[in-house]
Amino acid sequence: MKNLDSINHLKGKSVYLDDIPVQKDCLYGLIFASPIAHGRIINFDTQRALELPGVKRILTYKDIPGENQIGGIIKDEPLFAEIEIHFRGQAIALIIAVSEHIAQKARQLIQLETEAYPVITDPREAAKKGHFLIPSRTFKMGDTANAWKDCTYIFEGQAENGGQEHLYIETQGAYAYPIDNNGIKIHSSTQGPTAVQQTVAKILDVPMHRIEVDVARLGGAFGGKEDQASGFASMVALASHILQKPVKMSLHRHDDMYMTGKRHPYSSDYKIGLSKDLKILAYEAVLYQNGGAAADLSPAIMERTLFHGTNAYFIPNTSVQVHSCKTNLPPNTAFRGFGAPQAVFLIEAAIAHAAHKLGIDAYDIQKENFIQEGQIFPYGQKADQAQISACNQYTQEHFQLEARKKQIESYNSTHKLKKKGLSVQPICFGISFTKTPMNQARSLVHIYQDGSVGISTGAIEMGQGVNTKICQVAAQTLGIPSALIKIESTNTTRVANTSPTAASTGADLNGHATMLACQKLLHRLKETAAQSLNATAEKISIHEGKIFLNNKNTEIDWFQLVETAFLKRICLTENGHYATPIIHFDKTTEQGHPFAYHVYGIALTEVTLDCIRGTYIFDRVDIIHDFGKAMNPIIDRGQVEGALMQGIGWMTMEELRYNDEGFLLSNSLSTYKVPDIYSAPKTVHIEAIPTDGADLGILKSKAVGEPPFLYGIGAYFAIHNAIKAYNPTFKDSLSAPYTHEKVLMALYQ
Ligand code: LUZ
Ligand code: MOS
Repeated sequence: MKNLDSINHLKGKSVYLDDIPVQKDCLYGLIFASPIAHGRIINFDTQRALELPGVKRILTYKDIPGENQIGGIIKDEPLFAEIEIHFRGQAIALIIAVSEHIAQKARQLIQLETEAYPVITDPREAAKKGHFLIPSRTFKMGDTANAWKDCTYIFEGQAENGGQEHLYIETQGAYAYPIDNNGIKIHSSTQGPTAVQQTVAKILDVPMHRIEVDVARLGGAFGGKEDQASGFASMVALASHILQKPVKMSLHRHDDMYMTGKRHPYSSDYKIGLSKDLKILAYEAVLYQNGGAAADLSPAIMERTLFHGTNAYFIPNTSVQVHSCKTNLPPNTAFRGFGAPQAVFLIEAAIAHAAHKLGIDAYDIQKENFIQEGQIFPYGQKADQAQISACNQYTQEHFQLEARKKQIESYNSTHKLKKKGLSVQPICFGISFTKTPMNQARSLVHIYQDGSVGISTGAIEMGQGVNTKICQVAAQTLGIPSALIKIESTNTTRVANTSPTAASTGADLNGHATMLACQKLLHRLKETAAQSLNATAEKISIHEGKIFLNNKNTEIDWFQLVETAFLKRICLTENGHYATPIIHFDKTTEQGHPFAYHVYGIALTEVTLDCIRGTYIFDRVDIIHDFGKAMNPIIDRGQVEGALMQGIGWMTMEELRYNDEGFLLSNSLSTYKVPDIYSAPKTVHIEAIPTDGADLGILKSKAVGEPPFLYGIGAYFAIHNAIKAYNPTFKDSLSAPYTHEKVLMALYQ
């Protein structure tokens, strides 16, 4: 089935926040944010700005009727700074004017006097001073301290990864207006409408039922709108509440870039020990997460880093510790992969280091250590359907790894100024919110009298095709053409208490809830048909809108059946509730079964380096991926391709730079480069591993949003291998991204 949105996207007809026609007298919000990263407000003078014709109000923390607090997990983040400032871009006030243009003029007239405090941007420096957002956590298995003596080889080092700008095409924003009975309706560009509803209710000190949040779709999110949309929506809602007017704010790109948090940079130490036959016997890692100035989702991201500390490997003795460090950067947040990519980069860096020193291929180590069926992850969950070995076998047999290696060796021996590198990047990603209670969803299904169907769930469509998948589930369960089904906007009044659409779980959770609701409706309709046909319900089936008795077509069709059921006063509305079974986790022991299942795969990345310039081109990426039984192969392939490119961008060219004062230097698209068609691999070849499918995935498929992001990590190590071919004794700084400048320096180290 084609993506439901594709035609309207192509025509430019799909409605995003900024396309919603505003009511008359709509006012516009603009944030006045701190120009310094750490300090204290001495004087805040808005008088001249307020005198500007068209400026209606300038709101600060003093105007908040409820709690000045937007922290989701930890209550450590004010909506508006009160006295202290903790990062550059922290909101101090919201200017409300009759146009955005006037608000911008007013922003220049506001006078702020501050006292600056010392700024910390480095997580290790924060750690030294004891500045942590939350207590550190460690996942352990076996006994590393005792294992080192059994190791033939031990390597230690440090690795760094940078952050990443989400660069959703649609920036953060919201539009709010008063509705009947003291209510407020908010259109928000959010992955978490319930989080917005809750946050606004607290800010305004009103019950949640007064706040209605509605989302048609997002122009991308990637995690950036899991938590951080709530603050922007809260400001707009506050203004609308106080002025009793419609108020809208849609951030300009530069404001969005410097005000919002990003993927977490990590600085990490590792120690890896191997036996003579290259089994990894012990692995110790300490990761310093650069959390920024408030916790945001960092505690959950820290947790996912811990879960993915050993990637797709079984290591009998492991100890992985994460420190969540408080710095003066905007609070870093969810981003596709949610802490797992940092962990996977680190263990691959440790393996690359060992391989380099031993004069072997990283793959020689990787292949000896893949987790096998029944072995356990450090958090106690058994590897079940551990497809990594099957992927490995596929890589050897179908991608002809050994032959490819030989070709590259031969190329490198005959080319002086060009070198090729090949990397093998295994992945393993656990599916489920690591916080078990979040793994629930609801779906509200109406069958209208004319036989058409309307479905509301908690899922947010952000380009990933979740609405299409939900539509497929309903069409298949009810036995009707998908054209009869409409997926409604996501709305907190129709579906309450939703988890954000995140953790790659959107289709699984909301698809299952929809299936349950449709099954209940189907049962009732079959009983109705059975009565009409003097048969029993088990003998009835529905396909393509036709009613079958004992697999034979009857003269009743879907439309007649629905009409009959309505006249018989059968309820044609159902609510489905789904909670992922099996999963549990005990934080006191750090043991349990947190994931419904894991997604595995391997990417083979080949790069050609220009050894004069330090530039490189990715020749090809071959991926063998575990889709389960894909329910929509085209959408899933799009997710793998997009995630791969986003991962390659993170590892190669996307370089976030803050200066020592906490200023974002890479604050626009002229200084922050994301991959374009020229940086895409010339060939991307994606294969699906044959499988019976996942029992806990919707229609036996597997979640696909985040796992393939990890394939991009292979780009770093392909470059590493190509540099090695030119300069065999270079010492890799193990510092991503591998920009062309860094490559050039490494070539001539
Ligand atoms: N969000 C969250 C996530 O709250 N919990 C998670 O485990 C998660 N994982 C990936 C992406 N977002
Ligand atoms: Mo996400 S990083 O699944 O919002």
